[in-house]
Amino acid sequence: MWNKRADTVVHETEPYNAEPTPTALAEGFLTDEDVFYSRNHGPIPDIDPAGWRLTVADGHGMSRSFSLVELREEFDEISVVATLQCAGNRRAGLMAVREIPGEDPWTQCATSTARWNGVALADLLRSCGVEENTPGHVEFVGPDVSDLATPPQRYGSSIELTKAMSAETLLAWGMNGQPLPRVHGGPVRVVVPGYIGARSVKWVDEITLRDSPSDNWFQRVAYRVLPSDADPDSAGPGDGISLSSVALNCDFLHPDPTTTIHGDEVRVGGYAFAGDDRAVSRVQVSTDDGATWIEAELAESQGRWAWRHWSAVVPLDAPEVELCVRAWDGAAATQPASAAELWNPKGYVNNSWGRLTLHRPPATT
Ligand SMILES: Nc1nc2c(c(=O)[nH]1)N[C@H]1C(S)=C(S)[C@@H](COP(=O)(O)O)O[C@H]1N2
Ligand SMILES: [Mo]
Repeated sequence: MWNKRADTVVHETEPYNAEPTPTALAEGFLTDEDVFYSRNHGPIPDIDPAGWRLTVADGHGMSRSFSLVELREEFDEISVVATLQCAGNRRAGLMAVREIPGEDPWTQCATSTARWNGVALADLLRSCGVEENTPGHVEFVGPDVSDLATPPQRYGSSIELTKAMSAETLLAWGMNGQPLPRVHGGPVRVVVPGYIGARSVKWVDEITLRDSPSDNWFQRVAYRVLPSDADPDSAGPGDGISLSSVALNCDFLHPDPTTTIHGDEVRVGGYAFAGDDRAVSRVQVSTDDGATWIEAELAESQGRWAWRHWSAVVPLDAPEVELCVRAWDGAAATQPASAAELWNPKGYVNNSWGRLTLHRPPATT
């Protein structure tokens, strides 16, 4: 389905919500199209690239329309390597603490990395007369109508104008050198590097400059971290912490915990990611629940908007060993130990320590 590998973990088919296995996600620094996770709130539209139009308006008389050919011809093409991470990534760890009805149990694979190419949103907005450094917000709306929203509505979100005018934010028509696949927002999507995936609106066809954040349900009501005792069904617009920048996070991707490890040490590895203006500075692995830590090696950085792969060799001195991993950012902030500290009614931002239990064959005498 949707060109994904047969081993893809499909949480829902309508709307389509699927993540790769950790083993598949570990295969490349850039995530192949058939591995990349996909998160949808409604039916996936089928848009003819030749008929697609993007409207840019400010509600005060400015309104412009662009075709894909015009975007390609009128602006310089840029490319950015960026990790997308769903705010619900690792929700399964929160669900293990307490149930979260109506949400998918994403593991640590609702995140993926691609080279996106297209036009800098700043170039497009400047051509529409938008000035740098003015306060305000930029709303993106796609054509897909979601009945998960109250009332049912097209999917939308917004970001601050300053982020929209930053060099990394783009309207992408390409992913890893190929035309943007339909399931990932083709012909054109927004990519907001460093922000939760929810802000990177797919199939975008309307951009509106506003004084305040979008009134769209997915901005005003969803993607907000409510207090742990809040009732999500009665939460109203503006309740909770509205998410933008991705929280520092990391997890294991290999080895596969269902395999038996031979030998008394093993190389483990995974990803670490810090959103927006922060960077992963250190990753550490523990075999004793955080009493002591082993420094992991960080693979070379491939730009500030992409995850870092890490690996470490750790001793395995028991038949069953539970490993933990945590990252630190450039402000020396690190991750909380347990998901229980973070539990929230919609199950967002589980950035507690990653955990992996490995097994050795029973000792023979
Ligand atoms: N139009 C539209 N854009 C959308 C969504 C959607 O349902 N509709 N889902 C958002 C969410 S929550 C995420 S995490 C990312 C997922 O992008 P992907 O499917 O390309 O991985 O798209 C975002 N953009
Ligand atoms: Mo998401």
